[in-house]
Amino acid sequence: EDGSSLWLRWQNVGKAKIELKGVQDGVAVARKELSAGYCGKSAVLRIDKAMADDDGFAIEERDGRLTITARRTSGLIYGAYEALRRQALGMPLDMESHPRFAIRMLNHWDNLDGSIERGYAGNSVWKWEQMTNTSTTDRRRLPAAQAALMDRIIQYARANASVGINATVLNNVNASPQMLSSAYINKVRWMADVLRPYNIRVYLSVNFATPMKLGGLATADPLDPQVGEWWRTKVAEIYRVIPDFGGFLVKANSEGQPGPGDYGRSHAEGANMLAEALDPFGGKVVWRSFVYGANHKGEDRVKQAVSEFEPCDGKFRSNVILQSKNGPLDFQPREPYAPIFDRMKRTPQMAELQITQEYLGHSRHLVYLAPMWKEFFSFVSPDRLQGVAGVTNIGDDTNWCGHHFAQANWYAFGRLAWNPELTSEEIAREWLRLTFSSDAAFVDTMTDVMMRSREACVDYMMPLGLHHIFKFDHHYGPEPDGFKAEYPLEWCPVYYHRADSVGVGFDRTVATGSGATRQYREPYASQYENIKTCPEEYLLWFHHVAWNHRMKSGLTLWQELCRHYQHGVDEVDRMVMTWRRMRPYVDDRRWQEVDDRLAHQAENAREWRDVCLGYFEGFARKNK
Ligand code: BDP
Repeated sequence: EDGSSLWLRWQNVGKAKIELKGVQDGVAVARKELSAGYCGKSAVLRIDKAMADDDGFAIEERDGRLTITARRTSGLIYGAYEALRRQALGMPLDMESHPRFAIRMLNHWDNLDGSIERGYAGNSVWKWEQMTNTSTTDRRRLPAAQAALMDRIIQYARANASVGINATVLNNVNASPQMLSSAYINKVRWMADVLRPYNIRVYLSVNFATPMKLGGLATADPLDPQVGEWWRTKVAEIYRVIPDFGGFLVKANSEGQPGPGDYGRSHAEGANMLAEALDPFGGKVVWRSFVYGANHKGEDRVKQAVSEFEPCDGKFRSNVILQSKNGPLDFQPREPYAPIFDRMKRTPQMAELQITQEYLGHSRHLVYLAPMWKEFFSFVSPDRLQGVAGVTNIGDDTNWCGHHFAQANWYAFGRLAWNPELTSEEIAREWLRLTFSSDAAFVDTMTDVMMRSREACVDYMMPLGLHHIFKFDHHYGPEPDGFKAEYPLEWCPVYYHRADSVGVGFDRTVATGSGATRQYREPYASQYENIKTCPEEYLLWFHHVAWNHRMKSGLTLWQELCRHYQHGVDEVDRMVMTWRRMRPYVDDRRWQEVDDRLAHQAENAREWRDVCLGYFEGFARKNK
């Protein structure tokens, strides 16, 4: 048992006969999964044009006879997986379900050389060099290495389809211009052919300067007619081989990436030029709002996305979607929601969540992320969003995610992208049962561990709203004294905690600080502005607070900080102890691998506590 089967363990017990009604093709996957996995006598897959026009489905079961009904063939695929999941969980099969978001997308930060930016589970699953025969997906006609690769990609596709993910961006947002070379487009076509039966649409990240780097033009100015022409020709080339290509994801004028700003053009002008090229084919531009340091240098970094994009609101073409990270900074274990979701009133938006644990202990820490994402949805209504993207945590490690429990985050992302009303706890329970064991003692205990794990991580990494005090570059471990003159100030921990002899925290109030609170809607703007009403979990995010400030508990800020760091460490120690008791329920290899990682986590939690408290005490003591 090496964890490679993920949560897809419904046994090969089925021998059901499958019947089709009103549908010819596009259902091979549903057929195959059901005939291998459904334990009843027969299953009918039925198209019903009267149903809502989305990927939803209805399931009915009577006397071992299953009927899955959907408007689209994609719904039959999702219905089949849902039926198999419910069967595996011993739940009644009857239900109807529709996805809350139309776009349920993974973002791979995979580079063409096989490395993965912020990847902690090995190298990229895509082995571009092995995609030598791009004209067939008949595995018997493929070279052995490519056939094996195809099997792996199919397993990836099954995992995604089983939780409803319907789109994938294959490459890093820091994109290589080579991605759009004809040689790579052919490989992408092959990938799209492999993924299509699972209803997964392929998108690519593009480098805004590709017309220069690949096309030999002298400029990438979006208003230059030759540039527009270059993109139109390139897009047509893509659609000739991938007729259902999804579109482009763009990181522009951010962290050194080229963009329309290089020519004095706005984000809207840049995005619209690409959108115009994609529009005739139904393609979309997903434009990221993660920009800082260019036009608003010196402004509090968390304010810059709104400053930059608000003037563009209403100016984007209708096939542009603005994609923003859940928080205004950068995937910290806890951030207040990003106010850009409120501020862009006339622009379609998507949320970008990070499944890979860049700032949450990589694939070494057990941190279940569903509670963090649910927290985001409690501030930003899913109704405001066209879709959600998750920066994926998978790689070519045997168990896909490095940490067995990191698989839960991939699973939970998909489940929430389909239905953000599911509770974190329900998702944890089903995942544990599908992945490990249905024994109630195990499931109850480990659900509790998972449910507490995110708060534990916040406690030992960034209690009370401290943020971005991670080690430079790799972001594993603490570096509260971090400052490098050669780096942008917004990359330096000292910029964020602002500790001094009086107190600690970033004053973002309108009254005396950066004014970031003003970007929030009421009641949050007033709540965050006032130190008395600001929730303590965001206290040091919005306020510079005196060391001897009285917290709700009656303790001083300093004492409360100490308590949180210690609590984080205690929680991890409890996780370690609990896992030791789980040995009877888990196969040896997976048990051992998780145990090893928990030991690292306990060590790292102590490092966070000791380094941070040691550092901050130097300031706090002066205050005594
Ligand atoms: C930061 C990562 C960096 C990404 C960037 C982004 O450290 O590797 O390229 O975000 O999202 O979190 O563009």
